Amino acid sequence: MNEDLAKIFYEMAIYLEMDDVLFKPQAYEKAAIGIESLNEDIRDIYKRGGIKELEKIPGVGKNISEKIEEFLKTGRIKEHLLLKKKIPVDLENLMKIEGIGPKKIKELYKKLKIKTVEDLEKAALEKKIRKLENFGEKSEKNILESIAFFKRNKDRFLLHQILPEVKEIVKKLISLKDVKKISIAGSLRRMKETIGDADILVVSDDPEKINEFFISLDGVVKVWGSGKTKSSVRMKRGYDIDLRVVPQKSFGSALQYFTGSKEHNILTRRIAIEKGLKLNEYGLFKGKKMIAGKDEREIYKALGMEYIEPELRENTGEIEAAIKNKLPKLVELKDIKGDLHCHSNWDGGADSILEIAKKAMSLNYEYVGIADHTKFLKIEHGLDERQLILRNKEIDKLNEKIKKENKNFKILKGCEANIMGDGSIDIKDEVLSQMDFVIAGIHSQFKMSKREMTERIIKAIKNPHVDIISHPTGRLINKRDEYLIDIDEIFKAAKETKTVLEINASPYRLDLKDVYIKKAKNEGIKMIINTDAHQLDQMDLMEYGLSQARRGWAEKEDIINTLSLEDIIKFLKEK
Ligand code: DGT
Ligand code: CA
Ligand code: CA
Repeated sequence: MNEDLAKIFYEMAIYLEMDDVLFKPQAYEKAAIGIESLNEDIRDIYKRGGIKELEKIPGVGKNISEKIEEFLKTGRIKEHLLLKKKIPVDLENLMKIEGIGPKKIKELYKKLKIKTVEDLEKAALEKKIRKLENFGEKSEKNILESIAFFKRNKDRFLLHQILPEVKEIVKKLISLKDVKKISIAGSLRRMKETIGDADILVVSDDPEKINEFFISLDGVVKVWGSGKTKSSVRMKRGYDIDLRVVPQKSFGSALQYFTGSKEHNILTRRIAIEKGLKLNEYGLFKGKKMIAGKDEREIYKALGMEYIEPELRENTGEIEAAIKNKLPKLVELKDIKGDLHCHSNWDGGADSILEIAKKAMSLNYEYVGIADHTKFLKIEHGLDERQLILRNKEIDKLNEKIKKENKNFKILKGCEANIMGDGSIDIKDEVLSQMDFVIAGIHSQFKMSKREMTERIIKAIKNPHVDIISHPTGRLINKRDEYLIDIDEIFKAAKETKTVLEINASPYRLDLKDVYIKKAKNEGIKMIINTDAHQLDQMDLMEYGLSQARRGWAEKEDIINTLSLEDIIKFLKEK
């Protein structure tokens, strides 16, 4: 429900922007983000306290809460339908093409009747786009590149679009008394950044009952097949779930098999063969005798290796390491002591610094870093030098209060400054030096030559005030490739200057990504997992950054926000 409503508001924001309406588009977008990040069904919120209660949602004011009420009562929003009728295009997918925004969609529709990505591709191939007012030969070429990227990825979903819903389904299944055991499997258990379909494994004495319950769940829109041991369905959100019911004695081997990856399985099976054994989803066998199967750990043990965490199962050396007892001890959520990348309401984020601090305390953190945007980013209300100083004063006051209450917690003063085209930072050194930490990130001019972009980032890395580089490669999963950069040179500069590279936990970014994390770790570069939260609920996204770090073999020592308050302050002072 929340998801449907958020989608409508996103669409309304886009339609309103097409028509050059001021402020309203941002308002709808903020509301959409607020609703999307709720941990509670919006129907329950409404039931609890009506419009007044809805207005407490971040980004939702009086006008929008009335729209929500309209939607909850009638299943639609009239204004949305009217807007949609005017320009009936496939907004969701067109917006996924880089370089295509609301204004351009409108122009493409009005001039060339383009409604879908396919129409767009056809027009670009026919060289019709370059003739339009706001496009040129270069943007036509970019559009074709982007479409190729879009097509490669369009059948895969982002992890966070699926994981919470599947966890809910698992909860519902657990509540059945016929379910003896249950686990998520497949790429979802490996916490891969994109998911083809979800896989669930169940042990039960009554498979038919389980399958029946499963295919009639809320949100199932199509049943691909349902039998005694397996059901496959399409969910409303567009992805599929495979459910398999297996016997108790095979649960471990089935879990090992269906967790994958396929490449990992091929190798584990080969190792079994080398030992004169046979491994399949039913168990590990010596001749006819089953020697392991009930428990996944038993399987790895019987194969002569350490237990391998699901995030590592990609056949990138984990099996060789497990045989030699050399697997990393992966960083865990409980190791995380703080989050250094939170935007407050000073830069247009949703929440006050105090609320952010309280949320951080509720997560058992020892510190939280406020990293508001700086002045170059006008649309994000970036802070200038004067505002940063004022904001720092507020933080000092809050810290004094916290100290009086004898809490081992501190708010750290930071900013997420902009790396300009020439690699300089948009805030004066004098003010940067008053910060506990400085994050620098690229938020403009994404398309540069490899040489230029690499030098730009290295210049920022070498800036003595810069402690952390945010989302270092700039990729947006399924949407935008990383910048053209020489990653080796960037890593070299980071290592020399002890600059920390961020693992941005936003499920849209996960940047650095797993293979780079592994590479950075091997080169002795320190990293930090940050949520980049613009509202409180997003501080819970740490889990996504954490699993990406684990997929990159990261250990506690590699990640600086596992340091205690005292140690991280020391660390940040040293650069
Ligand atoms: P996905 O769904 O594309 O995100 O990726 P997975 O890994 O979830 O793949 P999926 O759903 O096709 O299959 C689940 C697991 O089942 C997979 O990770 C490993 C196992 N599996 C599937 N097909 C094969 C196969 O042909 N050979 C082997 N060895 N294992 C397979
Ligand atoms: Ca799967
Ligand atoms: Ca599957």
